[in-house]
Amino acid sequence: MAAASALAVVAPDISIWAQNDTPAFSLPVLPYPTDALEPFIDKMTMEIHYGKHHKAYVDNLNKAIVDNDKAKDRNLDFLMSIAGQLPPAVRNNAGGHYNHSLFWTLLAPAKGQQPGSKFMEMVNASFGSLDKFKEEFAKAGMQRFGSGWVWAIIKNNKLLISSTPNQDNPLMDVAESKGYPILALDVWEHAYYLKYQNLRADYIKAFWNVVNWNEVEKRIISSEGK
Ligand code: MN3
Repeated sequence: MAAASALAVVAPDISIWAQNDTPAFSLPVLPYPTDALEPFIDKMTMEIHYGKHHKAYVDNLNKAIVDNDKAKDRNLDFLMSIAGQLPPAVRNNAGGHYNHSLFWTLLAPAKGQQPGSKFMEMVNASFGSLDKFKEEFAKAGMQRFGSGWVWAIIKNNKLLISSTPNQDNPLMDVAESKGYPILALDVWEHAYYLKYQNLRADYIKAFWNVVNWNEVEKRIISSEGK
């Protein structure tokens, strides 16, 4: 099987595989220690979110693709593009793996980092100000009923905010609002409940302290021409 993930990979957990077989997908390295986002995102949440939830998406994706000819030996980008044709076990776990792999890179320890110039240009053009953008982003997070994600996406060189249910994302053929994601926030309860309980709004507010704005800026650059 091909090493299919375009994202950074580490030695995979081979416990579910027979000898001489290699799982297609593996858990990427977390780019910082699990306590690095304290106090905004707590260590225990990160340990469970990354080490249990994300790992389960990876393991279950590897199991789900074994008997699926459409999904076998395909990379995540391709699976996103045909999500609507995939059985729920493949679609949900492929989305879960993709979304979390991206999410970890979009977070960083709070060191007073500020949004970059390309991002601010797009924000001002589409929303008028950073405060207005944050307000709209938070609103999308609060309006997402049940589990899902909030996104800032680029579509036709324009910055938009969208949200998706479950583990769907804006790259999927089934997404209501498609585009290239440059910022993501997990609003599943497992992402915040230990620290914030039912207070999703407080979690969203805290998120702004740990956004990896350098990565957002890089994604804007890589979106050019897409
Ligand atoms: Mn999650």
